[in-house]
Amino acid sequence: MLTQPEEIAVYRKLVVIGDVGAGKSTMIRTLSEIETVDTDVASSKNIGKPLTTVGIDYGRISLGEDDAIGLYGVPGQKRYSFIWDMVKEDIWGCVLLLKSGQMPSPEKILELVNIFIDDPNKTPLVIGLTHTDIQDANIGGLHAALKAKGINAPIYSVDARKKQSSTLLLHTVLSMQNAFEYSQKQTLS
Ligand SMILES: Nc1nc2c(ncn2[C@@H]2O[C@H](COP(=O)(O)OP(=O)(O)OP(=O)(O)O)[C@@H](O)[C@H]2O)c(=O)[nH]1
Ligand SMILES: [Mg+2]
Repeated sequence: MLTQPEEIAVYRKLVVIGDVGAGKSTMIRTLSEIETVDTDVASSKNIGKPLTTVGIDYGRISLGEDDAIGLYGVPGQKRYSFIWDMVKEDIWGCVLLLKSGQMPSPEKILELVNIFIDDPNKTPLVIGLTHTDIQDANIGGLHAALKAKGINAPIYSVDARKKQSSTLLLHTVLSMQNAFEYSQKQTLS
């Protein structure tokens, strides 16, 4: 039986956000070492793919005996945004997936990011551009918009179906979190 998060000494919550079809459920399936819990159903709207997430995707990665990362994917459709409120507490790291060719405006991206990240100096944000194999990416003013809000988020071109790509995002969150903790210790000492 799956150990409950509260029974694990170090349990970190990684949330995967982004618009419909960006690849959130796919990335969690790619990374998780357990069979993922997904809540995908046939979409009642034409969203360019047969299934969409209406609840939470859940997966997990163990880093040791008593150390795990919980992977939480939230629905891309705004009509299910009540789920966002259920997930947004105590986030350790955030991965934002953006689908090339269907990029929201920087303002829309920041609006979404602000729901999940209170303090960009405590909660790392890493951005993955998906579908760059079939569509050129145009990130427009995204870097500048993030910088203006004090968010230093690396942007990678990834494929959510591939382990190496998805692991790159995860390891970047880990490295950023280590850097945050290290600089905080330096400030305190
Ligand atoms: N060609 C290509 N396909 C990709 C890439 N990343 C993911 N996909 C595919 O794109 C689709 C993404 O679907 P999902 O993972 O369901 O997307 P989602 O973000 O969970 O969408 P919602 O739950 O509806 O918000 C899947 O069919 C993936 O196999 C990529 O980099 N390139
Ligand atoms: Mg999904």
